[in-house]
Amino acid sequence: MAFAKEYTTDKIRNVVVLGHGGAGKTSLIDALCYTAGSSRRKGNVSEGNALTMYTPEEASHGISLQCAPAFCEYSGAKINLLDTPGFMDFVGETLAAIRVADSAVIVVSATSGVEVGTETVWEYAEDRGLPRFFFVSMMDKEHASFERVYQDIKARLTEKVVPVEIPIGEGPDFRGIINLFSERAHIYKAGTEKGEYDEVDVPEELQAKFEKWETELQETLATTDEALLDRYLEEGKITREEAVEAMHKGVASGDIVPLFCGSAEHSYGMQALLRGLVELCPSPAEAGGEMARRAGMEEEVHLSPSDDETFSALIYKTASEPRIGEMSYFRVVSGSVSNGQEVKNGERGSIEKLNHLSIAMGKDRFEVAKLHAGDLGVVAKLKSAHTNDTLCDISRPVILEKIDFPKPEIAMAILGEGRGDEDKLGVVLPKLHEEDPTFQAEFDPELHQTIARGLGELHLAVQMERMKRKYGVAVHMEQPKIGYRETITKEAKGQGRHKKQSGGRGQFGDCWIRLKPRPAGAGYEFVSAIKGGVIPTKYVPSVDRGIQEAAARGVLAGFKCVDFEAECYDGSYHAVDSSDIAFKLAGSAAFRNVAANCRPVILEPIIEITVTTPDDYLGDIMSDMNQRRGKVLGMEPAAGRTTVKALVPEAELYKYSTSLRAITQGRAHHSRSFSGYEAVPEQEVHKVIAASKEAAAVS
Ligand SMILES: Nc1nc2c(ncn2[C@@H]2O[C@H](COP(=O)(O)OP(=O)(O)O)[C@@H](O)[C@H]2O)c(=O)[nH]1
Ligand SMILES: [Mg+2]
Repeated sequence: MAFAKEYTTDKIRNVVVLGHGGAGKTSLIDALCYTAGSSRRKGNVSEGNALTMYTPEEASHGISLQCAPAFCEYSGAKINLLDTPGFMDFVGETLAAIRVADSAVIVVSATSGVEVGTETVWEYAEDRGLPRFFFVSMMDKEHASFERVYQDIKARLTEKVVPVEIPIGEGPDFRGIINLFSERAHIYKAGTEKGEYDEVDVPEELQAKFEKWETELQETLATTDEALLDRYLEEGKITREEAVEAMHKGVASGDIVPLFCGSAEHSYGMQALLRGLVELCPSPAEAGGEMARRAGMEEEVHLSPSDDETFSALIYKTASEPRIGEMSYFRVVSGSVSNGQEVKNGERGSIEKLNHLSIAMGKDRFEVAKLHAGDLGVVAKLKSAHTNDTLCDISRPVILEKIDFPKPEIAMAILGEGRGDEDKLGVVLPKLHEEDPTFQAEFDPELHQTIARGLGELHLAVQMERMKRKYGVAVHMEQPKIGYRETITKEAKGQGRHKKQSGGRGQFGDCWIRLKPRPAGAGYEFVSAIKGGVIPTKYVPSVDRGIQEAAARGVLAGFKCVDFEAECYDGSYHAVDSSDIAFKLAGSAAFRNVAANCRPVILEPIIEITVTTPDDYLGDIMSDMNQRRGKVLGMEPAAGRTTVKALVPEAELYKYSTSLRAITQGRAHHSRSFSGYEAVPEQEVHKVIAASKEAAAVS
């Protein structure tokens, strides 16, 4: 068979496409690949056939839900393009793509400008020190404004943004681009699908505008290099070659963020962007290698992105599809790898054969003979490989830096629709976790519910849709039960007596106990203060067990009673009728009698939440927090945004992310961690008791 073309490291560009949801990322990748010729058909997001958006769940929701690779070739170089979801619920996929990219194109819509998602991905790219580009998308849309978006980026993201091209016309009048390097203009031929254009001189009427932007570009470039500045001051101009070189350096160091523009809809501006990516993005070789750990050792090694190095690759994505099986997507970090080669899983020690080594283009795969350092590949049906595992040379196993996935914090109870569904959950849920580390599920023995955790409600809903489609397991989601507990707040003492005289041998146990509160989290303790054998030693542990069994059923509302001491200090027995069981029942009775007098309270789980919001919404967030019985711990303002930390009862946090999104138009986000238990306030207690009774009646 014919293998797909091989590209050496210097001819590879790994570009992640980032932006707010709906900014035009998926459409841009489709148009780039179509224009460059790697894709034969121009796809469309709304028709559900875009290159990098192919799962049924994406089609039904109309948004990208996963990281998806595609590639195209321009002027001899292969540009790997990684599509990402813009929606925060799927940020795990976005972070995975960022981990394996060497540069990022940040797509900003010409009508919406910088949005909250733009700010978030900008920060992610910055954290990883990725060279960045801006692409102002949708220049053809009504109300598009290049200048406004440029100013917006400058004010809200970075001063380092520099346009390298400017549009001719805007909105429905958008028809061309002037390249500030080449001083040439592209006038697109309306109606051609691949964005064919005539190359002309800068139109007379746009000369003044062109000069203004060109000066800005030249001045910015001149300031990046002393020698260049001298030349600029002397001759008033930098040549195209010098400019590209300075730009390339400036992009790599993060000192310059070039801005492009266009319309994916009409494929305008695609050639210019492709050229920009090839000329200005670092190849994996330039991006430098990375540090890794020798498997099973502390020793760190540097892996250079070269074919001469031993092979290593990071699995950044795992996806299974019916009929294909599990596919592992990876980036070759160092060395090269051949089709059919045996490699080692550095993490698990297993040996894997890379049969049908391929490159991915949306849902299609093309087999390759060899992948060189820096390239992205995919292989199906590995025996035991998961996302974040390292594949490496058998002779030199290493472990690469892992993708730092966020912890799933939004919980839902999931219930099988039928008995069969319920039984399969134990098998299917771990598979979903293997594909998506930001999804977890397990049976909670205290709540008697299977609790799924994810990054948001939509994330969980999509996972359930996937489960239904791929594994045929149907479930519905419910609000998870709250893990209430009970405790006592006052000391009391009293008796528990169990006596039964029916026919033959009777039952007799009798004990006196004292219950004392213990500090939160201190747990349960049993103390025996029995003297003179009033209860025979062998029966004392039965009293303890009886108390624990009764405590597990609670005092007020059936929740486990925790954090108290039980001291057994007196009692009596019967030579014939006493037994383990009789003393256990006596212990249980004693607990019930005494605990009721210990001023019992219900405890509720308290969550510490951290909300980060633009200042405009602070007031609304605080009053909402108030209604949720939240206690604010502190506030930290930083550049137009405030981070609020608060303690909020878990019972009040159901669907909080949805309501936060509604309050702030999606501009705030929150994270949570378990803080501890606190007594349910007086006015809420009856609600909890009523709900618990209702639940008991149903089950
Ligand atoms: N008019 C116009 N619409 C566009 C353009 N690019 C994308 N769209 C539309 O904008 C919507 C969101 O685009 P999409 O590529 O899914 O954005 P993503 O969420 O960033 O991937 C879709 O309905 C696209 O058809 C463009 O250049 N011009
Ligand atoms: Mg998309």
